[in-house]
This record gives sequence, C-alpha cells and structure tokens, in this order.
Amino acid sequence: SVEASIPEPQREAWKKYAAHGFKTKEDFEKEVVRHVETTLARSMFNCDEGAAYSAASLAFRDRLITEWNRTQQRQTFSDGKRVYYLSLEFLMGRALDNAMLNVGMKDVARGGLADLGFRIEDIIDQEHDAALGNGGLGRLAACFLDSLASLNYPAWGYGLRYRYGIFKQEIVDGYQVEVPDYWLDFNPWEFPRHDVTVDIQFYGNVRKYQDSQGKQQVSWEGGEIVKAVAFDVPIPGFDTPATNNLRLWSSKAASGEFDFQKFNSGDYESSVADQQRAETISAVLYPNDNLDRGKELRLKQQYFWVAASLYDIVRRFKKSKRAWSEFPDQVAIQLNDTHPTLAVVELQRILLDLEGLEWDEAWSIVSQTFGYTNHTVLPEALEKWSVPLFQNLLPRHLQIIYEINLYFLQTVERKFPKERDLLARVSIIEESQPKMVRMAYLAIVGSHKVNGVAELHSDLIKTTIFKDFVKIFGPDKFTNVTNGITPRRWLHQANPRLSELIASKTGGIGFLKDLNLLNELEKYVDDKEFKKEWAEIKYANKVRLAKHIKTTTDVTVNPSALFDIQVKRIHEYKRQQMNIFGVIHRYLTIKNMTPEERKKLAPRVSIFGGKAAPGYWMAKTIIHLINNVGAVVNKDPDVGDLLKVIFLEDYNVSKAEIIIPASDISEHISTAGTEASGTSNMKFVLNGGLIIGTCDGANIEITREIGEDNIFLFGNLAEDVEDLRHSHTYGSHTIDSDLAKVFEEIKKGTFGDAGAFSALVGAIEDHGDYYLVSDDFNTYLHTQALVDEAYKNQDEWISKCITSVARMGFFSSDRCINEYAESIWNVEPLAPENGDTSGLQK
Ligand code: F58
Repeated sequence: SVEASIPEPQREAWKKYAAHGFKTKEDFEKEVVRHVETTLARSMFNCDEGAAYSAASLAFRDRLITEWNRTQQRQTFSDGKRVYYLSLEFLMGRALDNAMLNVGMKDVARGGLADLGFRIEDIIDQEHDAALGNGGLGRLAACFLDSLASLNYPAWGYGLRYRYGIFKQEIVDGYQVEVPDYWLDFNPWEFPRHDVTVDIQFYGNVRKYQDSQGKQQVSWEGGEIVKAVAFDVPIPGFDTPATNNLRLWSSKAASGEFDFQKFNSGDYESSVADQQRAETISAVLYPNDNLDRGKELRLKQQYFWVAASLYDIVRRFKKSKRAWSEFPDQVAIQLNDTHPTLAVVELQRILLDLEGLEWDEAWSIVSQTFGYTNHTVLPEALEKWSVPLFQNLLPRHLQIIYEINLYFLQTVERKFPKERDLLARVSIIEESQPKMVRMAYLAIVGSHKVNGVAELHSDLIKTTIFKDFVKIFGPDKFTNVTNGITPRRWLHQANPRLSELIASKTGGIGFLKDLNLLNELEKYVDDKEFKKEWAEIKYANKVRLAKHIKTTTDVTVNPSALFDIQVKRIHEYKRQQMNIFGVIHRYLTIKNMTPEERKKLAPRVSIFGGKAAPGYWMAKTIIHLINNVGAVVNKDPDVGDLLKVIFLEDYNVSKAEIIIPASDISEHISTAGTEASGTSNMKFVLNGGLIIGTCDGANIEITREIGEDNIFLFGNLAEDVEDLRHSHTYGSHTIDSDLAKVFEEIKKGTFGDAGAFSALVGAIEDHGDYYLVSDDFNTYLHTQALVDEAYKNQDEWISKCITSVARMGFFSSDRCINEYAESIWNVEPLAPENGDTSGLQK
C-alpha cells in the first residue's frame, strides 16, 4: 500500500541490495547451503535428500519471487486488463522440476546438486504432489496457468488452499482404500501473506431501510465471520521472466487463534471449536468427479473463496481510481465450471449494496466481466443448490438471485410471449420440492460468453442442455475452445529424451513455445536412424515404467510387450469396465489357444490406474474386478508374458509423467457424447503413443489433425446413443455374445466371489446398459485385434507415431489460451521490457 512505501531518499539502498536470485552454479550451491544451514537449521552432517529438496526448492522459490515482484510491478504500471481464472481445483503436481525447466536452470541445478553430493532425480522425487484437484478439470487449470505465464498474459489464478488434497489411494486385497493426503507439512512453494486477509460473512439476515437521503438501502447483518488468509504460489513462465500468481485462500477463525474470553472463563472446548469450525472450510477437497452432492460445507467453500477473491480483485481495481463502468475493461473473470458462479452474485451485491450503483448499471458491468466454461453434459454433475440451504447461509445472495431471475424471465417473456413452458424450463429457480438454484443457468445469464471444451461438446451443449438459452441469447454467446495441454510439462519434463530428439530435428527447443514446429518431424517419418532413436526412447520409457510396476506391484512385465494403458478417474461413462471385460475375453481366448497359436500373439500388458470417488460404489467394484482379474491372469502359467494385468495405485500427476511416455496404446473409450474433451488423450499422442478410442470429446479433433490412419476408432456415434438407450428400455436388449461369455466366467467365480460383481454385470444385463458397453463390445474387440496386427509391424507403427506427434501442434494449451484471450477475455500479453531477462540458460 501507499502508506508502507519507502520514501524516495532511502530507495537507493533498496535498489542496491535488491534480491536477484542465483544466476550461476556456484551461487545456486551457496543458496542451497545457506538454506540448509539457516532456514532448515541443519548441516552437512544431517542433510538427507528431503533437506536437500527443501533447500533447492527454496533457492528456486527465492529466484521466482524476484521475477514475480517485477512482473507484478510491470503489470501495475502498465495499468492494462488482467485475467482472473477462478477454479476450485488446481492440480499442479510437482513444482521443482517444472521451475528448473521453465527458468532454464535444470542443468545448473543438476551440476550444483552433484557437487553437494546428490543426484537431481532423487531430489525431484522427494517432492509431494500438490494434488488440489480431482482430474481433468483441475489439471486443465494447471496447464492454463503455465501457458498464461509463458505467453506473458497478466493473469492470476484464484483457488482454495486445501489442507487435504485428493486422497491417496491404496489397494488392499484388491479394494480401494482412501488415506488422507496431508501435503502441507512443509511446502516451500507458497508465500503466506498474513497481511492479506479478508473477513467473510455467513448466515445472518437482511435489513432494508431508508438512508438519510431517503434512498432504499439493504444491509446484510449478523451471522458469523471467517477470515480468509492469502497464500501465494509463484507461477514461472517458460523462457520468459514473467512470473504470475496463484492465490490460494485458507480459512481461519476471525477472532484469531481462539477466543481468549471464552478460554479465560473456562470454556476451553468451545473456544477451540470455533477455531476448528472456521478452519474446516478450507480443510478438504471434495473427491467427487462428475457428481454433484449439494453439501452445505461445499457451498461454504465456494462462497468463502469467491468472496475473498472478488474482494481482492475489486480492491485492486479501486486503487486505479477509475469509473466503475471501466471495470470490464480492466478485469476479465473466467468461471472454471459453475463452482465459482456465486462470483456473479457477489459482484452484483458489492456494486449494489456497498458501492451504491443502480441495478442496471451494476448488472451490465457484471455480465460483461464474466465468462463461463462448461465441462460436462452429465446431468448428475450439473450443480444445483437447495433454496432453503441458500436462504440460511447467504440470505442476501438468494434475494439477488431471485431478482436476476425475475429480470431475466421478464426479458424472455417479452421476447417469446406465448411460450409459457419456456419460462419454467429456463428459470434459474427450479420449481421442485425443495426449490433449487440451477447454477449453470445463473452462470449463463451472468456471463457474456459460454464455452465448451471440444467441438462435439460445444455443439452438444448448444443442442441439448442449453438449447433454450441459444434461442434466447442467440448463438454468438456460445462458443468452443478446444482444450490443450502444456508441452513443457507433458513433453519436455515427462519425456526429456524425446524432447531432446525433437529439438535436434526442429532447430532447438522453440517447439516448446510454438508447438506447430513439430510439423518438421514429418520429414523424418522414413529416416531409419531417427526411427531407431525414437524406438529406443520409447523402449527406455517402458523400462522405466516396468521398474515402477515391479517395485509397486511386484509383477514383472516384459518391456517389449505392447503397453496398453487406461489411466483416468474411474467412472462408468469412461468405461474401464469395457476394458477389463475385453481383457477377460483376451484371457479366455489365450486359454483356448494351441501353443502354436499363442506364439503368434503379440504380448500385452494392460495397465489401469485411477481413483474412484469414495462414495461411488460401482467405480470401486470396477477397481476390485481389475485387481482380481490381475491376480488370476498374472500367475497363470498358460499365459506367461502374453498377458499381464496391472492396476497402478494412486494415479496422480507425477505418476502420469512416468506412465504416459511409456504407452504404446492408450484407451479413451467413453460412451460417445459423455466425455466433454479428455486431455490425457492429447498427452499420450504427444508422447508417441497411439490411441484406441470412441468418437467422443477431443478424440474427434485429434483424428482430424493426425489422420484416420493413425488412430483406432470404434463404437456408436453420439447421435445414435439416445435411440440405442431407448431401444434397451423399450425394445429387446440382447447382450453381445462375446460379452456374454465374459459374464459367464465372472459368474462362475473365476475372478473371486461372483456376488461382488453382480451389480456391475447386472447394470448391463438387466438395467438398460446405459453406457452401451454391450453395443460397443464387438467393435471394441475387433479394433483391439487390429491393434495387435498393427503392432507386429513395428516399422509402420513407429511411422504412425512420428506422424501423429508431428501433427499435434494444435493441442498446446498456448493455442487454447490465445483463443480465450482473443475471443473471450479481450486481453493482450504484456511482454517484459528489453534487458529484463531472467538470465535464461538452456
Ligand atoms: C473434465 N471434468 C471432463 N470435472 O470430464 C473432461 O472431459 C475434460 O477434458 C476436463 O474436465 C477439462 O475440460 C472434470 O474433471 C470434475 O472433476 C469436477 C470436479 C468438481 C465436481 C464436479 C466434477
């Protein structure tokens, strides 16, 4: 703030001693030793790998914060528009490796650590993942932060600092067991800002009164206050000094540590209870993926985070002393799904109740500021909140929602006077028992743009769940921004050897900033030497994964076998059950083969990984079946190397970095029309693996880019799904004959107690097969057979892989962020001035 700024005459001293962060290997070593000896209070006599990791991270953190400061100053002085990305999830994974690569100092760090007695890989491996997300949505937010910084966009992320991230998954006797993930024990990547706090109000009541000028005023009074404390995480861009900020809010009792009054009067328990209740708000990430549960604590989390973030954004805007009408020229806020939709209401409340603007003026500012990204069409995932719950927790916000709805419905009524049903259909308030607030509708009404995350998905939202809104607002409000991934983490960091090989053929590491340069690789599709190197790298990555499999599951797999991988959250719509049924079918086929026939078969390792939501029983059953099948197959001497079935425990970002580069084929086999985009499909192809997949989400655009010959597509199309479902329920539903054989075997008890899997089988046999497993099973098996055949011709296979990688430029999250910037946010990059370099070393 202005009051805390140092007077001009004393600033010389500050400039002279300004922190710069290390630049050379020697400086880096000095910093590491200093942090070990002072920050950590240890010495060379008790410096283990954990301490070395901490000290190395602190050295990098110091460097980042210097650039962070400069970036923030530059953005403040330039006084341009900023982007705020509001997401309840940021699935960041590890930070050290990423920071070293983005600032171009990994080799320096490798040398420095070696001088100090450590191997850099062991040090990187010490880091606990920041797992503040469930899956695709949270990881997308993390990729976006990387691109925003790398492209020099002035942007902040806002999220929650969960004390417990997504649970750790253990497999015990084939079952998933959840273990809490307490990750904050020592986190060198965050800066607590105990001076940046916001008081957040809950409950209470609303009072209307006339002020001294006779104007109607509204005040929200009483209830309870919880304090939000900011924790900042610096986000380094790649090959630029620009360092953005991710601000995570942590909750704390407003009264401080605990209530001394109560404490002194002997009421120890309740004084501590208040504190604990406040801290509960940011305690834990809800572990549901694509399911909405409507719990009060979740709504509290949402408001807590949204209110603190908006307070911060508005405070920053007010410092510029501009007129309110300029707010949308200075601020773009993106809603990552409906979870932050309360921000729309909160901004309207601030402008109306606190700043005294008229409704229309305020609403025009609000609706120009927000953009909303939808990530799902699954009805069970669309957020709704009960009106009574809202009334109790956020009484003023509920009033404002009713008013937003009233004005909205009035305009609809004027435009479509004869359509009574339409009003009920698009009302933000669902007239159910109890009434519900439909958050997606609120987000649409409160935003100037709504986007889906892949072409098919964006078309589907326009023709199904949001059809009425297209009619009301016109088609231009709805747009598509196909998802992307950061090539820095998902190629350069996860697959350094491939990155190096690509760099050697495309004129350096420029492709990491302009992924279309991958095109150059097409020249080498028939280059023998190049292909040999390519194959060697894939093999080495498979050896690395095989080692991981050995240490974690004690199963030995052959790295020459075809690695077939499906890693993602476990969900019926993603159809891991279809995959494991296919594996069982393969097992039965092998059992029935003669030894000669077996010799001709390509050996396969089927690898699964992913967490089931703790309350999602069917998903847990799928995990159980996979493990039981593995237990039978992996020790069957008839099978040997021909088939191995692996379930990798606790799939997360850092494990993905080992798993993805090792795949030959990966499975993206959701029922058509259910997976909004998928992003791991992009990661697998970028790492030189092929895909077996359905015509769903981004698979369709991947096919368009890389060519139909380079992907194994199968299954019914989205446009036919509805009719098929209808025919299951109202016509006759015969189960595919191969699938029936698989079910027979499960029922015989070959894979353990058949009763354990009866619901899984029953969902398909008796309960309508909602996800069309039986309908797609035949073409799935057939297409897997094509994969077997294709893999036998390694030379052609590798050509397909190289061609695919060469054509993946489109899927960089840089392209994606540029599209958001241009078509939704209307923001420009702010390039660092000449001479303002981070001392990049490649
Ligand atoms: C995912 N959604 C989509 N939601 O399923 C996936 O197709 C898409 O690629 C990705 O978003 C990015 O656009 C997703 O991950 C969640 O995990 C939510 C978490 C909070 C509760 C509701 C689901």
